[in-house]
Amino acid sequence: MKQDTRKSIEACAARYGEQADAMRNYLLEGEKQAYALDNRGPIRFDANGDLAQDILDAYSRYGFYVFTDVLQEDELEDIKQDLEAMRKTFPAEPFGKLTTDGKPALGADCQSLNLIWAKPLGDPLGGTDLANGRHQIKLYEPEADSDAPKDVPFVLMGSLQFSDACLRAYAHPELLKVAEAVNGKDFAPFHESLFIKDPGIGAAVSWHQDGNTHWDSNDFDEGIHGFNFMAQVYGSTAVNGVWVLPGSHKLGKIDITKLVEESGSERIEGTVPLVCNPGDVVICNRQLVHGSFPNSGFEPRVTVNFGFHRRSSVLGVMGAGMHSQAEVYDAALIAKRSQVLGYAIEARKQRYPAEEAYRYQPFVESHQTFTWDETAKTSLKDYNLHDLSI
Ligand SMILES: O=C(O)CCC(=O)C(=O)O
Repeated sequence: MKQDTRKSIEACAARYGEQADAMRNYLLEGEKQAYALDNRGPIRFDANGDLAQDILDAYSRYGFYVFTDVLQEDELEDIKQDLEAMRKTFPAEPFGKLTTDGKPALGADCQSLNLIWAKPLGDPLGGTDLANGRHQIKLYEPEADSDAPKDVPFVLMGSLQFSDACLRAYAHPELLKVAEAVNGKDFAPFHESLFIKDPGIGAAVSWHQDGNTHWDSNDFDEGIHGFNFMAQVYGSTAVNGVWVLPGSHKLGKIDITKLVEESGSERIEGTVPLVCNPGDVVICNRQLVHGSFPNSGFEPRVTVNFGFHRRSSVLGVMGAGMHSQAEVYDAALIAKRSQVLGYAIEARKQRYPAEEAYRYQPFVESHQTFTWDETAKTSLKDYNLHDLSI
């Protein structure tokens, strides 16, 4: 069932001043085009247990596919409860160490950067050198209401150490079968985060492509920088969701400034939003041109984001130093970083004992086994210092 987003589209358009009509038309038209694409439906396997070929073909054609109804009600409820609990422990101010009631804040004792803040309805990355300057243009920043908070939560990195429910979603057996079909049985982890876009205040992520390391590689192809799963807790709309330029993952590094010039505005022609219901999970190629506008509508969006790479894309590669310090990813480091998946699979087994658990080929080959308990949970602290950032 499609979400009714008309009120949010109107509210969003109203914040764009003389561009209001253009924004409204863009949102409405993009939503229509998104639903017209043939890249949406449940995860399906063929008689051999392989991911259906038409899904792989559509993913290759467009660079994304919307898997519907992947996370069920109980799993979404667990994630929402964790989100609520985490938010109570957010620091009282950006990068602070204490909560508003003076307790140690989430991640206060971590070495790695976790919670990133932004100004309400801002675009903190666009037109800056952050993330190797990949967000080439600054998006329009609508004025937030006068009672909006000064800073709003934006992205939480290393999220699996803070939420058991997100950790369990990371080990969803059907999603991991998809990862295997796209990146091979020895697929490697990338990075996990939450994108938080609260209604009326959530910040933008300007247009960009994610890859960094392999654009000029002799082996360059559409899958070399991996993909992200984007699991939607509350759904995702034209107003609050990520927009993508279908097919752009095949084109190499794109001059986004030029695209914007050619489109006559930041509303890049041919782009569509990732429209999802709660529980849907998008597989999104990291090379796609994508971005999200400030959330000036009424629906919240929280994306549980987790990505995977081909092993050949990371093994022996010098990292980009964007999600973690720059280092060479040797087999031992990849094995260490993959342990999170071992714990996630065990954590999921405890919550869903009747479900057939995913068997990760590298663990089978190395006879590695894992136990999910308090010691394991403690060991996840700062696991993201070694995200495989390419
Ligand atoms: O969720 C968003 O708004 C942006 C996501 C994104 O840019 C990414 O996952 O690379």
